[in-house]
Parts: sequence; structure tokens; C-alpha cells
Amino acid sequence: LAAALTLPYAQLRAAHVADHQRLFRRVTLDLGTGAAAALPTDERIRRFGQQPDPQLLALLFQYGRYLLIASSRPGTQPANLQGIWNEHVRPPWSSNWTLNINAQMNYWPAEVANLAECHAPLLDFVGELSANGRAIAATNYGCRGWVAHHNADIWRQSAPPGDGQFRPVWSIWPLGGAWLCQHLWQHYAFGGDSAFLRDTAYPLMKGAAQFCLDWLVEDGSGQLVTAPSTSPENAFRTPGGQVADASIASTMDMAIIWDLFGSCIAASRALGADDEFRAELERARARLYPPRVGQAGQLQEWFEDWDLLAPEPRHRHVSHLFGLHPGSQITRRGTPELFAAARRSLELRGDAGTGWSMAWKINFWARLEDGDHAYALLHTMLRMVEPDARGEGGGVYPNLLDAHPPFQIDGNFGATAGIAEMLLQSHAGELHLLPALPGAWPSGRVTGLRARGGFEVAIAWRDGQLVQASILARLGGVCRVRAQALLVVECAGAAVPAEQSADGAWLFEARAGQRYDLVARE
Ligand code: FUC
Repeated sequence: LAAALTLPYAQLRAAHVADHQRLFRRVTLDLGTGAAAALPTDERIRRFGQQPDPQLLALLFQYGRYLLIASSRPGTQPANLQGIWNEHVRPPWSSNWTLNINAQMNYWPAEVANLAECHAPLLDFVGELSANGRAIAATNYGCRGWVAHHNADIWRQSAPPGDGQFRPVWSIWPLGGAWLCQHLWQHYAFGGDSAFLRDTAYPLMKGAAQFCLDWLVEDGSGQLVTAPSTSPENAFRTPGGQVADASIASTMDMAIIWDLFGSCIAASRALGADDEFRAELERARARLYPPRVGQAGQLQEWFEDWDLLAPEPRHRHVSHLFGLHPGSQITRRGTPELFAAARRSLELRGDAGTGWSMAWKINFWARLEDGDHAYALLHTMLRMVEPDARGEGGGVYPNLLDAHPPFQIDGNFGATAGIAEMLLQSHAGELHLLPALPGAWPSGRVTGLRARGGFEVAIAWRDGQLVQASILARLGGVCRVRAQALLVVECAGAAVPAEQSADGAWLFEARAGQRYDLVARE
């Protein structure tokens, strides 16, 4: 503040605006507009659904980007449950970082919505957390590597919360660090910074993977399971009627470990290092207890098919679908049976929930390529919540901040990520343009979204059809694109040879630094 006071107001403001715009203007989203856009935000939220107001969703998307720009910059703390907007002396859940969904959700938009430098505080946090995490892994578990549990704070505490008094649903969940490692790998997957991968990300990912290797045990049939194991914050009921928290091999445990081992394998390959450890991970990954389809056609949440007996069938956490999002184990074209089962699980869970729960479901429905259902959730999420409301019904406050309730910022970030996911996906080894476009957005345009592999993408559509896209290849290499339309690829006005794969994707060779225009063939 002392430094700020030395500058005249106009100069300070100009510096602030320039700093903000440098990041903010990288992405534009136009979903159309209407008369409602001239109204104050609270009135627009109240009227949403009664008169068309697509711009309010573009605003919600950009608001999440604004909040990340304003609260998470290199050298700051990562965005926590209330971000820098906490108003309480004793805030809900201590304004901490909850690691079984909330802190990660805050950073889902960082890479895709072109704010990679705003990811830095979380990436640093992982390194800091691993220091305590190493001691906890050795002391509590006798395991190598590092571990973090359900909750962390400004002192980077990584021990199980609850002083031995909490229910297992909170205290027995040693996968928080492993999940956080996904962010390290994704930062590399989007941006391709090999020095970051070698010096920062891989050592931390390896440490988390070492913990998991030591934590896994054989189940008697040669498969590897976690034990004891919980599915964040949810309980189950056995056919005998016993309600309990802890079992073995919850689907989420196994999916996080599958994801972490996979990214460690890919990282060590990209670095050309650590062959022996890679082989160890490959052997273990093949033996992980796999995801299962239960009697209702659902993806099982538990080791046994207990989902239909659950005491809370509509529980806000949807942990067992980690492999659908933010993981990539379950994809439409790669694992059609599990993909259908994930859809069934989501139907059984329903749409209602806290703010972040609805935001996660937007991302799930986008991955399920059901734009209309994702849109329906956006609509539900724009339910106005009065500032003093309590309870489970999420929505937004008059200023668009997410209501848990009370206020929790994760739902804002999750909604931004979800809208991006409706327009562009890149988790399945290809750029999927408009994978989940809802009927409510017939025409529009987005620019500046990022995709894994170092691509930056702009897309324009009309009457629900892709018209044109532009792909800037920052790193180069084979670019694999999926779109509803047949594509013509050009670079600087000249045709680029593109071939179509058996399953309908388009492939062309991209050179680093070049921009490619993709035009839908009439
Ligand atoms: C988890 C969630 C709650 C809340 C809290 C901060 O415990 O289950 O809904 O988001 O974190």
C-alpha cells in the first residue's frame, strides 16, 4: 500500500487496467445478446429463463476468469474457498483449501481459459505441501514419497484432519496430493514447458506416485486396491443394512491413482528418463482394480455394487466419475461401456446440489457431449440465492458470486471451466470443436481458448453448425481435430493436406508458430 500511495491515482488506475486487460482480453466469448443485457445483473439473474439472455452466461464465464485474474497471481496464495473475498473473521471451513474437489475446481479454468500464469500459486502450493507430506507419508504410513489428505491450510498441513475424532469420510482419504499432481501435468500438457516438467512437476508427481505404490495392497486375486478407502464424504450401506464410510478400493481412489500413474509414465517418457520407475508404474497400473458397471447400469462408486442402497443417493459429491472429469480414463470413443455407465450414474445422482456440485455436473455433461443437459445445469445454477440463505440449494448471489450456500468461490470457477468444456475439449488426444453445443446457443464465437498440445483455438458457429475455426500451433506436431463438419485446412491461404482417421477425426501436420484455418465444407 505504501508503494501504491506514491503514484497518482490516474497512473495507478491505468497500470491496473493495463495489467488486467493483458490477461483478460486473451479470450472473448460471444453467445449473442438481447435487451436483457442492459439490465442490472441482479435483475438479469431473477429474470433468467423468462426472456432470452445468452450474454449472462458469457458474463458468468468471463466473471470466473476475472476472479482468477484478481485472486491468483505468481507469488500469491492460491484461491481458497472464498478467495480474497472472504468477509468473515471465522470464515466457513476457515477459508482453507479442501482437496477432495474444491481447491482443484478453482483451477480447472486456468489452462483452457488462457490464464496459465494464474495457475502458478497452486503449482507452488503443491511443492510446499509435499514437504510436510513427506513427513506424514513416513510417519503415519511408513510409505515413500508424499501424501496430502482432505484439507490443507496456509501452513501446508497435510496430515489427516480431525485429530482422530472425525468420521473416516473426512479423515481417511490420502489421495489429495495425488489429485493435485494432475494440475502439474496439465500445466505441461497445455503449455509444453519441459524445464517445468523436469525440474518441478515430475519430481512431485513421482513422489505422489511412490506413496501410492506403497499404499496399494493386493486384494487376494492379484489386483491392487487401496485399503481402507473412502469415497469423499459419502457413506454406503451394505445388503446387511450396515451404514459405513470405509471399505476398500473406492472408484475415485483407483481413478486418481490410474490418472497419476498414467501421467507419470507419459512424463518420464517425454523426459526420456527414469525407465525403471516407469516400468514399475506400468506393471502396477495394469493391476489396478478396474472401474465396474453395477446392476442399474451405473458406474459403481464402491468396491461392491452397493450404490442403490446408498443412504444419500443424491449426495453432492460425484467422486466416482473422476475418470470422466477431470480425469480422462472414461471417454465416449475409448471406453463406450464405462461412458454409458457414467451417464447412468449421473442421472441417478440428479442435477440438484451445492454450487460447486452443479458446476462439476456441467463439466460432466459437457464431457458426455450433452450440451442441452449442461445448459440445463447452467440454468439451475443461475438460481438467485438471497445473501443470508443457508442449506444445500446452490445458485448465485445477486453479484453472481457462487452460493454453496454460504458463499464459496469454487462454483464460479467450475462454471467457467464447464462452459469452456462445452465449446472445446482436448482430453482424449484430439481437439474436439463444439462437443456439447446446446440448442440455446445457435450462433456464436469464442476466441483464445487453449488446448492440450500447445494449441490456441478460435471457433465460430451458426445455426448450431461449425462455420470456421482457427488453430494456432504454438508447439507444432500432429494436430488431430474432431468436428461435426467436413473440414478444409489452410495455412496463410494455402491448402494443407489433411486426412481423416477411420473414426472420423481430421489429422494434419502443424508447424510451430503457424496458424491454421479450418473451414467447414458446404
Ligand atoms: C467439502 C464439501 C462441502 C464444502 C466443503 C468446503 O467438505 O463437501 O460441501 O464444499 O468441502
